[in-house]
Amino acid sequence: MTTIADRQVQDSGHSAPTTHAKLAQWVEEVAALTKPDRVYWVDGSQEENDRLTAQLVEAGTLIKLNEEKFPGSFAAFSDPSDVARVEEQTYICSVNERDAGFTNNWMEPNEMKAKLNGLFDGAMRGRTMYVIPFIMGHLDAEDPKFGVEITDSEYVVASMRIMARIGTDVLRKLEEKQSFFVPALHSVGAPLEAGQADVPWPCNPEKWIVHFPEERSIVSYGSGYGGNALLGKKCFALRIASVVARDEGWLAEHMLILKLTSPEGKDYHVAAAFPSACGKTNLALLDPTIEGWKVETLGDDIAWMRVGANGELRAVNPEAGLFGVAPGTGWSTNPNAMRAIEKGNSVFTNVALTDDGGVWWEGMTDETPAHLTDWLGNDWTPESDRPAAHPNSRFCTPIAQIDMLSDEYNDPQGVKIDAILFGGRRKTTVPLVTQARSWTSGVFMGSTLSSETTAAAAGQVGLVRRDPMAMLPFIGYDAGDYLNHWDSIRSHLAEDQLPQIFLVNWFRRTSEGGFAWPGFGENSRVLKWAIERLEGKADAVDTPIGFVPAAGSLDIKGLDLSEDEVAEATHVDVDEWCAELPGIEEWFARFGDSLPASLRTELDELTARLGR
Ligand code: GTP
Ligand code: SPV
Ligand code: MN
Repeated sequence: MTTIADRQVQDSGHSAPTTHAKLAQWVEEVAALTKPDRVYWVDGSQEENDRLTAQLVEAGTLIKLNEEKFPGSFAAFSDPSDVARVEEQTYICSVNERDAGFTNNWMEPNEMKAKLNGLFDGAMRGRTMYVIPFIMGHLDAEDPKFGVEITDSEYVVASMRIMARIGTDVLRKLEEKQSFFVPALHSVGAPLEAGQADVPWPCNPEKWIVHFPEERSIVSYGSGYGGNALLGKKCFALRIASVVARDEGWLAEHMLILKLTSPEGKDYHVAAAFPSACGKTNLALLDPTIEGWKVETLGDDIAWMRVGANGELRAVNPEAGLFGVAPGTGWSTNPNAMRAIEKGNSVFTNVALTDDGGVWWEGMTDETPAHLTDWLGNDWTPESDRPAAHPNSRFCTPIAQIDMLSDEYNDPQGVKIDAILFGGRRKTTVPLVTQARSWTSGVFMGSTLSSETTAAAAGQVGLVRRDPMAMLPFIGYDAGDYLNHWDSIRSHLAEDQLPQIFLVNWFRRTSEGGFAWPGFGENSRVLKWAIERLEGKADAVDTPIGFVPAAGSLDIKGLDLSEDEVAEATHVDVDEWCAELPGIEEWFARFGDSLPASLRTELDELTARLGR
């Protein structure tokens, strides 16, 4: 058996320290193609992490933060062009174009492979090739889902160590049954010629984020940024996993998971899908403002949900860390995230630096520091006309550091989901909360979910786009088949176990332009209403779009809002909804034949209820 010591540095391609034949072969092939100076097998240890981060500090990629304020933590600054997911360059290369659907870019797999082979030829010259065995979900899950990421970025290794379960334990488990693993190949696409100095954030102007759904493999080139480079997250746990889930009868979703305990001590679990930078991490770490209600966290970005033995929907969070939007995360809006961050062991990307070696971003504290170094490395003062932190700057923090983490996070069986929320960022039209009439009408709500675009993806911010189940950039197959899969899950769920579905919108504006609802911790009031709907306690008004809170049914005790203001946040404006219909028609037309007939019927019925 190979010891950890033998595996520190090896010649490329030789003596892979694994008994997993397919893995050894793949590593050898990749090394032969990419021609790194060294191949290194990541064990996931603290000692290894200390060594790699020290190397990154030396290289100027990481800045070590003030040990007292942020122990074991670092700041990274990306190339200014490499700050978000690149949806234009993200491909689903299914064998048939039809199976990628209209929401994905597609290229014929062999053509794509030829292109990628050209790009990867010698791509790791002058660098170390790291082999990271990882697992999404629990090591002792019934059907564990393994992956191996090969990367030439130490930043990726350090971040993957926070975001997923990685290293020797995973490798040993993978070897036990010679299990299948998702091969996930990543390069920043910046080889170094002999004597060439490296830059702090190597990347390539040409970027490709590619998925081969039938093979269940991933290839990513040119970017070091989160969702493009930490391949366990969006690439595996959503795009590839959604295909596996379709085939195996479960759901891989862009959802937070939280546990809610009522004053009577009854437990409920809620999963919620909001598009990127639309409030999942904040809701997952919610600090309730209403008495007697308790919230615990299970996940903040991804939920894998399967049908349990009693016909219930059960969810697990396959991740091990938070990769959260920094701006807007602060002591007043999200103290639980702040406490987790303060424990250290974190990597911050594209935030601002304080003069005492700490980090700062817009919304972190009520008071703005008098002087900062902004994410581009320039001096910054409150008079500056640019934000100090990039709008998509992120904190990467172990989930175990959340004080309110539920014990159930560690249960491979997951939790039973009682309610599902779909939400987006809409200034108008969409009320604070609406309960769907049925599962299918909830699937309709999810399928027509709309939101203003954010800084989480490259491109213009603030445009309203349809984002089905908040999965638009992450569905790994035909979007109509995906909606059909959602609708069909209903037949596997028991009538008395069926989760209720709600549409929410924390971002509606008043006629004066401000937020109609205070949001953040106050969202506990909306959760309470939803749970009381399940319990048959809260009153609702039957509207054309679904059930909304009846006057007085939403608990606003102690809230600085009048009943009139609550009515403004919750009301259904028939004219606004009629104006919404042509957009939904257009959206559904894009699905062509693959739109489920049940959703067509839902739209026709909605149209009729609106009197059109
Ligand atoms: P991803 O990690 O990109 O998937 O994002 P996310 O869905 O986890 O979003 P997150 O919770 O990080 O919130 C994104 C932004 O929305 C932050 O700037 C928050 O401050 C803001 N936000 C979150 N919840 C609320 C809310 O209830 N009301 C308002 N007005 N803003 C919110
Ligand atoms: C998102 O964009 O939805 C994120 C961040 O959660 S990333 O990992 O970059 O996808
Ligand atoms: Mn996300």
